[in-house]
Amino acid sequence: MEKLVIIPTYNEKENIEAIINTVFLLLQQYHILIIDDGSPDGTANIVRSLISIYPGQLFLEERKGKSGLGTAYIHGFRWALQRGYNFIFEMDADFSHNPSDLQRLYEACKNGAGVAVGSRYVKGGAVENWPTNRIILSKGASLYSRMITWMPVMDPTAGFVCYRREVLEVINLSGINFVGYAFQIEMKFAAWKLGFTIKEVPITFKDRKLGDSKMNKGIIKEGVLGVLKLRWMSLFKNYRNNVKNTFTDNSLSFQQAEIPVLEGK
Ligand SMILES: Nc1nc2c(ncn2[C@@H]2O[C@H](COP(=O)(O)OP(=O)(O)OP(=O)(O)O)[C@@H](O)[C@H]2O)c(=O)[nH]1
Ligand SMILES: [Mg+2]
Repeated sequence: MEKLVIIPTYNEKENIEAIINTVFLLLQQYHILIIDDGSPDGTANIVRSLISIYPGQLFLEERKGKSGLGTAYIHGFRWALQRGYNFIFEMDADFSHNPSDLQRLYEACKNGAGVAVGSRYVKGGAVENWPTNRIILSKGASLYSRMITWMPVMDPTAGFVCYRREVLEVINLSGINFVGYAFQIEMKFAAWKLGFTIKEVPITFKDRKLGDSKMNKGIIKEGVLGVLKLRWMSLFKNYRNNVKNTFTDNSLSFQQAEIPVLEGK
C-alpha cells in the first residue's frame, strides 16, 4: 500500500492494456487506479477484464461522462488517501510518460521532495516527435507561468508527477479551481505556496503513437486565464489560506461528487 499510479482515461482502448501491463512488468509493487469517464470506445471494459488478472493491484473508478482531467485526479487523490497510499503518481495512458521513470520520481520523493515532477525542460529532459506548434505552446506556457506566478518550476504543465501523501492531505482539494493544463499548474502552485519542496526530474516525453489527443482550445484558454487568476488570488485573496485544508484528512471527505459533464471537450 505504498505506491499508487493514477491514470485518467478517455478513449484509450489502443493504449490501456499495454500501459497497465508495462507498469506491472516493472515489478516495483505499484498499484494502479484507472479513472475512466465513460469512454465510448469501451476502455473501461478492457480494464475490467484485466482486473481478474491483477486482483488487488488494479482498480477502476468510472464516472458518467467526460468531466476533465483535473476532477478525475482529485477523485483519484481522495480514493488514494482514504486507502492509505503514501506515494501517489499522476501518469497519462498514452505512453508519453515512460513507466520506467516512475522509480526516479519515487526516489526523489523518498529523498525529501514533497512533489517530484517529470520535467521536459530541465537539463537532461527532452521532447520527442512533438510538432513544433505543440513545443512552442508548451514552452510558452512554461515561460508565461513562471513570469506571472514566479513559481520556480521549469515544466509547470507536466502531468507526470509523484506526490507524497502529506502534500495531498494538506491541500484543500475542493479548493482547486481548474481542470486542464491549469490544473497541473495549480497543483504545483498550491504545493509551493504551502511550503513543500518541488523537485524536477528530467524525463523524455514522447508524443502519443496511438489514440487521439484531448487537447482543445478550452484547455489553452483556461491555462492563460487560470495562471492570471492564481496570481491574483495569491496577491489579494490569500490563496494560501484558501488552499490549505482545514480538515485533518482529505480522505474523510471522499465522496462521489456531482461533477458537470464536459461533453465534446
Ligand atoms: N478521465 C478522464 N481522462 C482524461 C480526460 N481528458 C484526458 N484524459 C486522459 O488524460 C491523459 C492525458 O490526455 P491527452 O489526450 O494525452 O492530453 P495531452 O497529453 O495534453 O495531449 P497529447 O499530448 O496530444 O496526447 C490521457 O490518459 C487521457 O486519456 C477526461 O476528461 N477525463
Ligand atoms: Mg498525451
